[in-house]
Amino acid sequence: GALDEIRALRDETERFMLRYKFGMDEVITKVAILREEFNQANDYNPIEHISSRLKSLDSVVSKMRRKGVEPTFDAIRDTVTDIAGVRVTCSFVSDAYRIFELLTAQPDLRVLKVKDYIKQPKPNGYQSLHVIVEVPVFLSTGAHPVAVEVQIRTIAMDFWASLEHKIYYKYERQVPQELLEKLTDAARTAAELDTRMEGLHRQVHGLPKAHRATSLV
Ligand code: 0O2
Repeated sequence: GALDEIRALRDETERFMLRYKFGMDEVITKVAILREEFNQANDYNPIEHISSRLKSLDSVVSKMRRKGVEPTFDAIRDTVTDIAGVRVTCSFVSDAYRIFELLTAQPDLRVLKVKDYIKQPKPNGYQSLHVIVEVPVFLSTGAHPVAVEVQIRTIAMDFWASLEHKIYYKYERQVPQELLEKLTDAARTAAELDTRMEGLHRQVHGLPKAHRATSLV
């Protein structure tokens, strides 16, 4: 009857979301291993922290609606690639690229898409290096590829993005122009801080200057 149908749908939804959690766990482990290895081998660690989140079914569905697609499981799998999200916060810009290189070079990962908002920041000033990877999750039924979005950024970029995100939702995506301009300006300041901090770091460690081709708006 109807109740059985509801239960079946609930079970399918749980199964669907659980795979993303497993994919996320795999990627977290990969980053945590790199971090621990760095800790052991060097006097300095490029990773400040690792966080993760699973998108709620509600926000998956509303993202589908915004894109104008009927939210079936297959459609969600094809269009929403950030259900599983891992965020790696690094000390410096060069570390962000280093983590990106180390992660994407792993042979069991397939790189589906790269968005380099560090080299090419978004018009609002948002900076971050995004990569969508497909990681195999091994279940009793075999290997299942799962898409995971990895956002790699610096502490300054993360600081900016978390405030911007709060403001964006506070104003329900309609942020007043004046505030938008101030945010974009603050993003410029954050980028400048990144450059200065990396410069100091390199000076202390006797490293050559990093060349950073950022075209901040
Ligand atoms: P939430 O609430 O963080 O989950 P696509 O259709 O996939 O090409 P999409 O999904 O916008 O476009 O991809 P993109 O640009 O890579 O953004 C994915 C995620 O990056 C967002 O997820 C945010 O987490 C983050 N992000 C992107 N742009 C901004 C920004 O301008 N400010 C902040 N603070 N974060 C940003 P969600 O689902 O939009 O949001």
